[in-house]
Amino acid sequence: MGSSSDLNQLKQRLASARSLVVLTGAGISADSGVPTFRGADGLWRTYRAEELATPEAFERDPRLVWEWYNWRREFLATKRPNDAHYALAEWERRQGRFWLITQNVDGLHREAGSRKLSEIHGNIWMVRCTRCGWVEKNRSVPIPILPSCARCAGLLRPHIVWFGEALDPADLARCDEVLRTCDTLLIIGTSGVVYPAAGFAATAKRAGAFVGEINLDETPQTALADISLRGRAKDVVPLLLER
Ligand code: BJW
Ligand code: ZN
Repeated sequence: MGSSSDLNQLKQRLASARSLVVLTGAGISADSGVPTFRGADGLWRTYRAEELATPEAFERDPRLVWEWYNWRREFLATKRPNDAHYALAEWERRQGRFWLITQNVDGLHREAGSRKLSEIHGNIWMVRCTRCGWVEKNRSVPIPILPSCARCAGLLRPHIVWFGEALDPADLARCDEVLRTCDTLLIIGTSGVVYPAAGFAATAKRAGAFVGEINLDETPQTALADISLRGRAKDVVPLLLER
């Protein structure tokens, strides 16, 4: 896990942060048993998800896409937040200015207690009507296929941002604001290849922030980071928060 001096330096840096932003990806949930997208046994490898997580796929075959989401919902319903999720939730309570940006759709940050949170790729436990736009929570496992809207009987879809779809403009504006005004950005467990999140480190860096990274491997953001630690999120994140 990098050197212990890097760990201590990052810890000190975080302890003195006045405005902290944390960006997380699939790696933080890997420690809860949720497969990542692009790892060796990543979700994409087996399920060609890059072909399922698109608006075109849903238009072509909504049944197939819903079956895939039902399979994932069934699996995720058995997963719990890990020490890294809980440590971030505690951080939010301890730190004055704090914002958590996650690309994860699994809802584990919220379950761990995080509230100062943007789920920029949506949430697998929310559905949205393709006709009237109504969004609601739905924890049914499995969802009856095809699900329809209680208000207008339109077809429901997962409330998730698929490839080629725009992120919620309000979320994006919030992210931009916190990234341009933070003094510290901590990036945890993301491969850093999916935009716009892949550009967040550069935004914070341009605004003068200190950037720390925690990942099992190097990423395209490693070169830009002031400190990058190799390690598991569930081991490293709680250590960083220890007093
Ligand atoms: C550990 C660990 C442990 C493991 N501890 N670490 C600019 C340039 C090029 C392309 C584009 C661009 N702008 C837009 C694009 C296109 C596209 C894109 O970025 N493509 C790239 C792949 C090139 N982006 C989009 O389409 C986005 N939309 C958009 O930009 O719209 C523009 C627009 C504007 C106006 C009108 C219309 C459009 C939307 C992107 C949405 C992505 N959604 C997904 C799918 C969700 C589906 C679902 O889950 O059901 O979200 S993609 C998928 O990747 C998922 C993830 O959130 C996202 C990021 O993945 P993440 O979290 O990084 O996971 P992995 O697996 O990649 O990495 C895990 C990491 O953890 C690894 O590094 C491991 O080493 C590490 N790790 N275990 C610590 N224990
Ligand atoms: Zn509707």
